[in-house]
Amino acid sequence: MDSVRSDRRGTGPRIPLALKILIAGGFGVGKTTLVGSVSEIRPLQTEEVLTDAGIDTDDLTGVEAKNTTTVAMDFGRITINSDLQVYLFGTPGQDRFWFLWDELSFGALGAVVLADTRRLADCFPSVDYFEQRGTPFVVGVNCFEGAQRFSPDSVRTALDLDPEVPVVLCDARDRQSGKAVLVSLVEYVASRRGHPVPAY
Ligand SMILES: Nc1nc2c(ncn2[C@@H]2O[C@H](COP(=O)(O)OP(=O)(O)O)[C@@H](O)[C@H]2O)c(=O)[nH]1
Ligand SMILES: [Mg+2]
Repeated sequence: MDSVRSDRRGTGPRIPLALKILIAGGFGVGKTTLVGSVSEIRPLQTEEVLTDAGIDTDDLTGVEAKNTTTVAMDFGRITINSDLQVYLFGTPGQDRFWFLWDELSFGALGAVVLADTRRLADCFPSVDYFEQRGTPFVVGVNCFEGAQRFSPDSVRTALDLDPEVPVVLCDARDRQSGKAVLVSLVEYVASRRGHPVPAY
Protein backbone atom coordinates (compact mmCIF):
# COMPACT_ATOMS: atom_id res chain seq x y z
CA MET A 1 0.00 0.00 0.00
CA ASP A 2 1.28 3.46 -0.90
CA SER A 3 0.97 6.76 0.80
CA VAL A 4 0.16 9.80 -1.31
CA ARG A 5 2.10 13.01 -1.87
CA SER A 6 0.62 16.29 -0.84
CA ASP A 7 1.05 17.92 -4.25
CA ARG A 8 0.08 16.97 -7.80
CA ARG A 9 3.65 16.44 -9.00
CA GLY A 10 4.03 13.81 -6.31
CA THR A 11 7.13 15.30 -4.76
CA GLY A 12 5.61 16.97 -1.69
CA PRO A 13 5.60 15.53 1.81
CA ARG A 14 4.02 12.10 2.12
CA ILE A 15 0.58 11.85 3.59
CA PRO A 16 0.16 8.43 5.14
CA LEU A 17 -2.73 6.28 4.00
CA ALA A 18 -5.31 6.00 6.76
CA LEU A 19 -7.44 2.93 7.31
CA LYS A 20 -10.50 3.10 9.47
CA ILE A 21 -11.59 0.10 11.51
CA LEU A 22 -14.71 -0.04 13.63
CA ILE A 23 -14.88 -1.84 16.97
CA ALA A 24 -18.46 -2.89 17.64
CA GLY A 25 -20.36 -5.22 19.96
CA GLY A 26 -22.73 -5.14 22.88
CA PHE A 27 -22.60 -3.01 25.99
CA GLY A 28 -19.72 -3.92 28.33
CA VAL A 29 -18.07 -6.38 25.93
CA GLY A 30 -14.68 -4.62 26.01
CA LYS A 31 -14.71 -2.15 23.07
CA THR A 32 -13.27 0.78 25.03
CA THR A 33 -10.75 -1.60 26.62
CA LEU A 34 -9.60 -2.92 23.22
CA VAL A 35 -9.20 0.53 21.66
CA GLY A 36 -7.26 1.64 24.75
CA SER A 37 -4.93 -1.37 24.77
CA VAL A 38 -3.91 -1.23 21.10
CA SER A 39 -3.85 2.54 20.56
CA GLU A 40 -0.49 4.30 20.59
CA ILE A 41 -2.06 7.61 21.44
CA ARG A 42 -3.97 8.11 24.63
CA PRO A 43 -7.35 7.15 23.29
CA LEU A 44 -9.96 9.79 23.03
CA GLN A 45 -12.83 8.42 25.02
CA THR A 46 -16.20 9.82 25.69
CA GLU A 47 -17.08 7.87 28.80
CA GLU A 48 -19.74 9.08 31.15
CA VAL A 49 -20.55 7.80 34.59
CA LEU A 50 -23.52 5.43 34.47
CA THR A 51 -26.48 6.80 36.32
CA ASP A 52 -29.72 5.35 37.55
CA ALA A 53 -31.34 6.71 34.39
CA GLY A 54 -29.83 3.79 32.44
CA ILE A 55 -30.98 1.04 34.82
CA ASP A 56 -33.69 -0.18 32.46
CA THR A 57 -31.58 0.02 29.30
CA ASP A 58 -27.99 -0.87 30.18
CA ASP A 59 -27.67 -4.53 31.13
CA LEU A 60 -24.76 -4.90 33.54
CA THR A 61 -24.99 -8.68 34.00
CA GLY A 62 -21.39 -10.00 34.10
CA VAL A 63 -19.83 -6.52 34.19
CA GLU A 64 -21.26 -5.27 37.47
CA ALA A 65 -18.00 -3.40 38.19
CA LYS A 66 -18.58 -1.22 35.15
CA ASN A 67 -19.45 2.31 36.19
CA THR A 68 -18.92 4.27 32.99
CA THR A 69 -20.32 4.03 29.49
CA THR A 70 -19.20 5.31 26.08
CA VAL A 71 -21.60 8.01 25.01
CA ALA A 72 -20.32 8.82 21.55
CA MET A 73 -17.29 6.76 20.61
CA ASP A 74 -13.75 5.70 21.37
CA PHE A 75 -10.99 6.80 19.07
CA GLY A 76 -7.47 5.41 18.79
CA ARG A 77 -4.59 5.25 16.31
CA ILE A 78 -1.89 2.76 15.34
CA THR A 79 1.01 3.62 13.03
CA ILE A 80 1.93 0.57 10.96
CA ASN A 81 4.73 2.40 9.13
CA SER A 82 5.38 5.87 7.69
CA ASP A 83 2.92 5.13 4.88
CA LEU A 84 0.08 3.58 6.81
CA GLN A 85 -1.95 4.50 9.85
CA VAL A 86 -4.93 2.70 11.30
CA TYR A 87 -7.66 4.64 13.03
CA LEU A 88 -9.94 2.81 15.41
CA PHE A 89 -13.46 3.87 16.19
CA GLY A 90 -15.22 2.11 19.04
CA THR A 91 -18.92 2.34 18.37
CA PRO A 92 -21.33 3.00 21.21
CA GLY A 93 -22.85 -0.24 22.44
CA GLN A 94 -26.38 0.80 23.23
CA ASP A 95 -29.22 0.68 20.75
CA ARG A 96 -30.07 4.30 21.43
CA PHE A 97 -26.90 5.34 19.59
CA TRP A 98 -27.65 3.47 16.34
CA PHE A 99 -27.98 6.76 14.48
CA LEU A 100 -24.21 7.32 14.86
CA TRP A 101 -23.28 4.09 13.15
CA ASP A 102 -23.88 5.14 9.55
CA GLU A 103 -21.58 8.12 10.03
CA LEU A 104 -18.94 6.05 11.76
CA SER A 105 -18.98 3.24 9.23
CA PHE A 106 -18.61 5.50 6.19
CA GLY A 107 -15.38 4.57 4.42
CA ALA A 108 -14.42 1.91 6.95
CA LEU A 109 -12.15 -0.95 5.87
CA GLY A 110 -14.14 -3.28 8.08
CA ALA A 111 -15.16 -4.02 11.63
CA VAL A 112 -14.33 -6.11 14.66
CA VAL A 113 -17.45 -7.35 16.43
CA LEU A 114 -16.52 -8.16 20.02
CA ALA A 115 -18.50 -10.94 21.68
CA ASP A 116 -18.83 -12.17 25.26
CA THR A 117 -19.92 -15.81 25.32
CA ARG A 118 -22.00 -15.14 28.46
CA ARG A 119 -24.10 -12.67 26.48
CA LEU A 120 -23.65 -13.74 22.90
CA ALA A 121 -26.98 -12.35 21.73
CA ASP A 122 -25.74 -8.83 22.51
CA CYS A 123 -23.61 -8.88 19.37
CA PHE A 124 -26.44 -9.94 17.02
CA PRO A 125 -27.37 -6.33 16.15
CA SER A 126 -23.75 -5.55 15.18
CA VAL A 127 -23.44 -8.75 13.11
CA ASP A 128 -26.75 -7.98 11.37
CA TYR A 129 -25.70 -4.40 10.70
CA PHE A 130 -22.44 -5.33 8.97
CA GLU A 131 -23.94 -8.32 7.12
CA GLN A 132 -26.71 -6.14 5.71
CA ARG A 133 -24.25 -3.53 4.47
CA GLY A 134 -21.72 -6.02 3.14
CA THR A 135 -19.05 -4.56 5.47
CA PRO A 136 -16.35 -7.16 6.13
CA PHE A 137 -16.06 -8.05 9.80
CA VAL A 138 -14.35 -10.52 12.10
CA VAL A 139 -15.65 -11.64 15.47
CA GLY A 140 -13.33 -11.26 18.46
CA VAL A 141 -14.45 -13.39 21.39
CA ASN A 142 -13.30 -11.46 24.47
CA CYS A 143 -12.47 -14.21 26.96
CA PHE A 144 -13.50 -12.91 30.39
CA GLU A 145 -12.28 -14.91 33.37
CA GLY A 146 -14.97 -17.20 34.71
CA ALA A 147 -16.77 -17.35 31.36
CA GLN A 148 -17.03 -20.79 29.83
CA ARG A 149 -14.59 -21.25 26.92
CA PHE A 150 -16.06 -22.10 23.52
CA SER A 151 -14.19 -22.93 20.33
CA PRO A 152 -14.26 -20.38 17.51
CA ASP A 153 -16.29 -22.86 15.46
CA SER A 154 -18.99 -23.20 18.11
CA VAL A 155 -19.22 -19.39 18.36
CA ARG A 156 -19.47 -19.22 14.55
CA THR A 157 -22.33 -21.72 14.62
CA ALA A 158 -24.10 -19.96 17.49
CA LEU A 159 -23.92 -16.65 15.61
CA ASP A 160 -24.88 -18.33 12.31
CA LEU A 161 -21.91 -16.71 10.55
CA ASP A 162 -20.76 -17.41 7.03
CA PRO A 163 -17.99 -20.02 7.15
CA GLU A 164 -15.31 -17.62 5.91
CA VAL A 165 -15.86 -15.00 8.65
CA PRO A 166 -12.86 -15.24 11.00
CA VAL A 167 -13.62 -15.85 14.68
CA VAL A 168 -10.67 -15.10 16.97
CA LEU A 169 -10.40 -15.65 20.72
CA CYS A 170 -8.86 -12.60 22.42
CA ASP A 171 -8.26 -10.67 25.62
CA ALA A 172 -9.24 -7.03 25.02
CA ARG A 173 -6.87 -5.90 27.78
CA ASP A 174 -3.83 -7.35 26.02
CA ARG A 175 -2.18 -5.27 23.30
CA GLN A 176 -0.77 -8.20 21.30
CA SER A 177 -4.05 -10.06 21.50
CA GLY A 178 -5.97 -6.99 20.33
CA LYS A 179 -3.53 -6.44 17.48
CA ALA A 180 -3.94 -10.07 16.39
CA VAL A 181 -7.69 -9.46 16.00
CA LEU A 182 -7.01 -6.37 13.86
CA VAL A 183 -4.50 -8.27 11.74
CA SER A 184 -7.06 -11.03 11.15
CA LEU A 185 -9.48 -8.37 9.86
CA VAL A 186 -6.90 -6.81 7.50
CA GLU A 187 -5.94 -10.28 6.20
CA TYR A 188 -9.59 -11.18 5.72
CA VAL A 189 -10.32 -7.97 3.79
CA ALA A 190 -7.19 -8.50 1.66
CA SER A 191 -8.23 -12.08 0.86
CA ARG A 192 -11.77 -10.99 -0.07
CA ARG A 193 -10.35 -8.44 -2.47
CA GLY A 194 -7.95 -10.99 -3.94
CA HIS A 195 -4.89 -9.05 -2.75
CA PRO A 196 -1.80 -10.75 -1.35
CA VAL A 197 -1.79 -10.60 2.44
CA PRO A 198 0.38 -7.63 3.52
CA ALA A 199 3.44 -8.28 5.68
CA TYR A 200 3.71 -6.33 8.97
N1 LIG B 1 -11.87 -9.70 33.09
C1 LIG B 1 -11.93 -8.97 31.99
N2 LIG B 1 -12.49 -7.76 32.07
C2 LIG B 1 -12.55 -7.04 30.94
C3 LIG B 1 -12.06 -7.50 29.70
N3 LIG B 1 -12.32 -6.56 28.75
C4 LIG B 1 -12.96 -5.56 29.40
N4 LIG B 1 -13.07 -5.83 30.72
C5 LIG B 1 -13.74 -5.03 31.72
O1 LIG B 1 -15.13 -5.09 31.41
C6 LIG B 1 -15.72 -3.84 31.59
C7 LIG B 1 -16.37 -3.38 30.30
O2 LIG B 1 -15.39 -3.04 29.34
P1 LIG B 1 -15.52 -1.78 28.36
O3 LIG B 1 -14.28 -1.79 27.53
O4 LIG B 1 -15.85 -0.53 29.10
O5 LIG B 1 -16.79 -2.21 27.50
P2 LIG B 1 -17.54 -1.45 26.33
O6 LIG B 1 -18.88 -1.04 26.86
O7 LIG B 1 -17.69 -2.49 25.25
O8 LIG B 1 -16.70 -0.29 25.89
C8 LIG B 1 -14.62 -2.89 32.07
O9 LIG B 1 -14.72 -2.80 33.46
C9 LIG B 1 -13.34 -3.59 31.64
O10 LIG B 1 -12.25 -3.31 32.51
C10 LIG B 1 -11.44 -8.80 29.66
O11 LIG B 1 -10.96 -9.27 28.64
N5 LIG B 1 -11.41 -9.48 30.84
MG1 LIG C 1 -17.21 1.69 25.82
